[in-house]
Amino acid sequence: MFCEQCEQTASGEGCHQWGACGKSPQLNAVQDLLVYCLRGLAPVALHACELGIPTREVDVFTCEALFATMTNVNFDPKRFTQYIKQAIAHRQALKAQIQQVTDTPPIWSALSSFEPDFSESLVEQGLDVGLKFIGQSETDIDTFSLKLTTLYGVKGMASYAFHAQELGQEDEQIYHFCYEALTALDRQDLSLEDWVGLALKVGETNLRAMELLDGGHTGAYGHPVPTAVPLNPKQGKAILVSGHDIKQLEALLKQTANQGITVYTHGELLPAHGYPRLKQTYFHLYGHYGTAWQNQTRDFAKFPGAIVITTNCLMPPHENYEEKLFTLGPVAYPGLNALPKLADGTPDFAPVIQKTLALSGFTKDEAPRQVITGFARNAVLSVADQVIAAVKAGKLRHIFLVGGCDGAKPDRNYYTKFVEKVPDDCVVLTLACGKFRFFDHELGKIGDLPRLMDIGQCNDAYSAIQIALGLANALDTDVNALPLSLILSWYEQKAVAILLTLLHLGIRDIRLGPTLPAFISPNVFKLLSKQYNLQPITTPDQDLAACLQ
Ligand code: SF4
Ligand code: SF3
Repeated sequence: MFCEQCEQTASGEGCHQWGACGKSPQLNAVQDLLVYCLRGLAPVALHACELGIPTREVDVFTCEALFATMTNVNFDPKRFTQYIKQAIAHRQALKAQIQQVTDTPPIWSALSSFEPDFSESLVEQGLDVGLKFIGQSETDIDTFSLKLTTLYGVKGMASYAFHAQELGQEDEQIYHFCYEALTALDRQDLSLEDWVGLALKVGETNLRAMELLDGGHTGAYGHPVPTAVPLNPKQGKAILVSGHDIKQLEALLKQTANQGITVYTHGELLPAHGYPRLKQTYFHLYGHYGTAWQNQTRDFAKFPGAIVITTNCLMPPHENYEEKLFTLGPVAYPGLNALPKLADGTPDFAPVIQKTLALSGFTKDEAPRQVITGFARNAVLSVADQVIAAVKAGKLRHIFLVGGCDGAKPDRNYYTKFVEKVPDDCVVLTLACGKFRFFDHELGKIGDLPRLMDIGQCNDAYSAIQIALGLANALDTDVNALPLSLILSWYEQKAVAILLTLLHLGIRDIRLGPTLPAFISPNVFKLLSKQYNLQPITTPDQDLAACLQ
């Protein structure tokens, strides 16, 4: 087994015996086989696009299948067998259509002609494919590093494109680039500079995917507004919804309306409370329960109702709560209840409602506690004048963006300590699940401006970028000259895509932790540090002092 796509990777070098996330070597082999098949599908889909053959179904499928291979999404070998079958079926169907419209169909590569033997073990075939899933260049460590960076970034980008299309937001260019990048992984003729360029193009295309998703969310639910979210449960039957998928949260809210059930968000769904149309339509969207994904075994065991996981991060479930856990979309775990679909394609939440009604629910109201979310681009830029006036008057010295993906390692306390040490005349913007390390800290205000502002989910990095660009514009400078520092935590492949977006935008001096990606070779890191001054976090005191110089 070889996997090093997330920060949790064993000894910082790659999981070889068993995934630190719980992924078995067998599952890893089947996931590699799927990626291999998707790489064979990509050039066929590209060719079909060139000939004007519609590929939308294949586009969405490719994004979903890549999403399923991300960390903490899907642990079910049966689902991967289905995805592999679908990939081959899509490829063959497109080939047949290509054959019909051209007299000179291309001679397909071995990769695009590969036929898995479904009567034999897919694990063995996945092991055979092994590192070939990424091409043949594993002897050239720097090219290999950039190929992995590209693939992992494409997975993150595909997951955002998948969410965006659920909300009716699509751009063919994203799907196109996804195929191009998957196809390029087979190339042996690209220079290191070419690979850096391709990785940055992942960042550029991911910016578009996040923009579409932002448009999908704000178009459907309005621009987020600062909103107080109760952290204290109230008496009654309850459902907990985790992951990132606000569209599916809405589908659940629709199906549970007027049933005497209260809906709580978990993890990356906290920012859903900031969307005015969601709150105004569904009064039973009440509060937030628990913190980040790595605490789910504790949070889920205690929650007295059914739990729905819409996306990452799912951990291997404990037997004391697996019965009340339901999955949907690309998420799956062997033995867990996967929700069926209604005729219109939305999940049928009837089993969730049934389970919740059979459970005790909260037996009493708890003492009130709350946090505020909803400081997305509109909310922050609407007070840009105040921010700029405070900067100019010397009342606001510096803005820190502290956020990103969270994980389980103890050295992630860095981020909590960092925020605690930020001086009183500075503001902290945050996003993604990394915020749960400090999201309920009372940092007070500078004038009317809260010192801790939650911009939203990881994909709301788009919103953070717009805030930075808006402030730079108002101050007639560029983003790198703003009194702004980015202190990012990474964990999975969405974070890889976002990092590539920030680099594509030319944003310098990013501090990244808690450890650097294992798939970034020393030379590639040297190159990125030289070009962007990308640097690893050190200690909160040292980094703070450097940022405030
Ligand atoms: Fe290891 Fe992360 Fe891969 Fe899981 S996803 S096997 S923890 S590197
Ligand atoms: Fe967290 Fe899994 Fe990435 Fe969207 S929920 S940020 S790690």
